[in-house]
Amino acid sequence: MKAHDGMYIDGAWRPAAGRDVIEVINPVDEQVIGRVPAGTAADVDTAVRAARAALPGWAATPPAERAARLTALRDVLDARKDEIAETVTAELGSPLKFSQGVHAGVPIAVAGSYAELAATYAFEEKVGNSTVYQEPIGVVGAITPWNYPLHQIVAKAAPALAAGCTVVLKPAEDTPLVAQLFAEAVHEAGLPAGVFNLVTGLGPVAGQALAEHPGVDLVSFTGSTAVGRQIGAVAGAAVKKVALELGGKSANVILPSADLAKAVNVGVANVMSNSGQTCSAWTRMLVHRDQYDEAVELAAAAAAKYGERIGPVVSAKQQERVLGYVGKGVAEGARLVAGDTEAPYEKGYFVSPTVFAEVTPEMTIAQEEIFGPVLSILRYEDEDDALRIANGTVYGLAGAVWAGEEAEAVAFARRMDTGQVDINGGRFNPLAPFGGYKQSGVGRELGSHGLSEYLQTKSLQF
Ligand code: TXE
Repeated sequence: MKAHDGMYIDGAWRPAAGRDVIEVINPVDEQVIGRVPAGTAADVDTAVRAARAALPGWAATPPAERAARLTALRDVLDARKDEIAETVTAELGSPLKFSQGVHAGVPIAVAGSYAELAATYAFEEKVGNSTVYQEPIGVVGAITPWNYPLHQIVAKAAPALAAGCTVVLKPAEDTPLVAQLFAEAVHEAGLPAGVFNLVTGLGPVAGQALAEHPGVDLVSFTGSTAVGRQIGAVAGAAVKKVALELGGKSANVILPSADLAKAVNVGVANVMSNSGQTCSAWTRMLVHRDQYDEAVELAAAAAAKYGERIGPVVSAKQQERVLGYVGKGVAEGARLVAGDTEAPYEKGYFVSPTVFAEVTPEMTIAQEEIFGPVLSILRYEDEDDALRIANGTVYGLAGAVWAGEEAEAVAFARRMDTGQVDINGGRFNPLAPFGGYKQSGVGRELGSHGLSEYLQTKSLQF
């Protein structure tokens, strides 16, 4: 795989300050497929200075011109979508078809949506005798995870650039190659030097230096709740804005009036998709006691059909973590109806599609984010019980409700403490705000809500 041995800073690939490198590993065969520089605080500082220097010019660029650059960026990503898919497949291990449709397709759609929003958003508004301006917040430090590597980058960089902010990105160490490809696309799209900068590196080194840098006005982070908490504390001490998109333990609530087979099959597919490495995955399936046994049977059969098609998880560390949770589920008395506590193959970071029945709400596997292809099926007595279970974790990122009538599902969804709910399956909407209640995060991504995170408000009175 093609890999740059420098950082993309101030419009060019420049040598890193230090000599350390990160090896990128293909999770299917465990082979090293590339090496990228491991950035240090010195690289972060150079990148933040470049972003600061570029800020006044980009902030003053008319929104229509920013929109034109974002359209060009969308078009470059679209022209290079096969390369994006191959790169993500190589470093994340996801099946190529999924990489084409989701890992390449979704960020192209999101980039397109921000090209449009940059042109149409009300950056200036009359309110009574005032004019209210939405101005860019400044230099954005973006720290992203590996699970949807390009989407996570575009979901931060596109609204930031649309808003008139400049960006320094520190992508996940497991998937830096598609981040380098994105920097190439930014360059090809003709964005001015310094508007977007890339520093590859490790979280506790480059990531932390970026989060702590006084020249960064807003830190936008997606990743684990533990690191999110640290970043929130650093930002709080500096009175700096943060956007945090953290973990989830979303409930898939199947009400008795629903089409049970459809709800179970779509529910299993949702959890197995991307090998379960989705923060919004419906990892807890809630089924009425009268339909419980049938649902378990359907789910076990559905999971067994997936096999290797779901691909591995990203790393040895994640494989160990996920299998550790499967072991814990068994130890705490849940019943394994699909999957195994052991890895299915000697090579590659695979985890079998796993389904647990007889899961009770207080079990570890019903409370903690596993981030692997592991579904827990819980039994509820009545609707109030279902709601208590659904709302009974520290998280509140997403969820699903199934019912015979949409109105019934909507009424239930309105009582859930969660940021996004799919009704009878739902369909991805790149304009719909995405983000968490409770410990799932602070702020929203996507659409105009995502754009407003990167703006600050000024009003002039007349
Ligand atoms: O996350 P980290 P990891 C959850 C999921 C997963 C677990 C661990 O449950 O099993 O987190 O994954 C950077 N200062 N999610 O270890 O460490 C890091 O380099 C600044 C949910 O991969 O949080 C990477 O770029 N930055 C999630 C990013 O943070 C630091 C997606 C995420 O890595 C840092 C991923 C530090 N001290 C994991 N330490 C979601 N919400 O979608 C690390 N980083």
